[in-house]
Amino acid sequence: MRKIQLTLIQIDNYGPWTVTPKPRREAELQSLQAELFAELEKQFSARKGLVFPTRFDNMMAVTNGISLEEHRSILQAVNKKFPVTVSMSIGTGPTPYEAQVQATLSLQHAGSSRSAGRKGVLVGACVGSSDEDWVQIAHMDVNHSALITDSEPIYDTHTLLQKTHLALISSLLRRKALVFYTGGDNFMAASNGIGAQELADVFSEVKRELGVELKAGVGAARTAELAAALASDGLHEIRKDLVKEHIVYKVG
Ligand SMILES: Nc1nc2c(ncn2[C@@H]2O[C@H](COP(=O)(O)OP(=O)(O)OP(=O)(O)O)[C@@H](O)[C@H]2O)c(=O)[nH]1
Ligand SMILES: [Mg+2]
Repeated sequence: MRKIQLTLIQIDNYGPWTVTPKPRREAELQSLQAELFAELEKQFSARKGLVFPTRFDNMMAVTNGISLEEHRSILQAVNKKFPVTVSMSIGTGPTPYEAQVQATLSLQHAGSSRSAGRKGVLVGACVGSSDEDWVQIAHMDVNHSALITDSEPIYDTHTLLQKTHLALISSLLRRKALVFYTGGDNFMAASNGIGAQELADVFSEVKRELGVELKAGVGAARTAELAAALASDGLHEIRKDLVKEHIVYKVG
């Protein structure tokens, strides 16, 4: 069975750390979170993975093809570099939702997010055999968002994009896909198993609810790097009017 592999990356004992010995300045925490995310993105993308910042203290990476040993070397490199450590947990499943459930359960089993005793652990299991590795990523984007950016107050535009994010989350969660905001008017979904018609239905729901029109390139391949690249290529073709559809699938 084809499976997506997700890695949950969680900062160890972060809540207590942020207030020890007294509440740390927010600017320090924001810088740390951004730098930690950037380092993880560099490390995982060097091995064809893709990390989403998610909530920054908990990040989600698509890691098909990245072994337990490679995870361990990333973990060691990152944990040497920062004043906090992270733990990682790998989960797999036919859908992204199930994969993150597996990853979460393994990490929760290894100890609390607020435990000083859990430090830099690596748990969970990778996809068993490489011919089972499968990642589908949808790169979704709002049509003509620059028109809104250039005419409405920026906070109103931001709010509309966040509502769009939430509408995509709700609709895609029912289909066991996970949506991540990637900045600007862009969203990426780990969407194994979702076909073009189903995605078109999702976009219709969002349009009915918010009046926002979306388009998407969808890539499917053995690694996150290739799936995301194919997705972005598909989106580029739609933008350039090279195709008439507003959803383009590409299989690597
Ligand atoms: N993360 C990410 N952000 C992007 C990408 N392309 C554009 N953006 C961001 O999205 C914003 C809007 O860009 P566009 O989507 O090209 O603008 P638009 O007016 O919506 O144009 P169309 O989508 O072609 O209708 C840009 O300012 C960037 O911040 C991308 O591939 N990835
Ligand atoms: Mg756009």
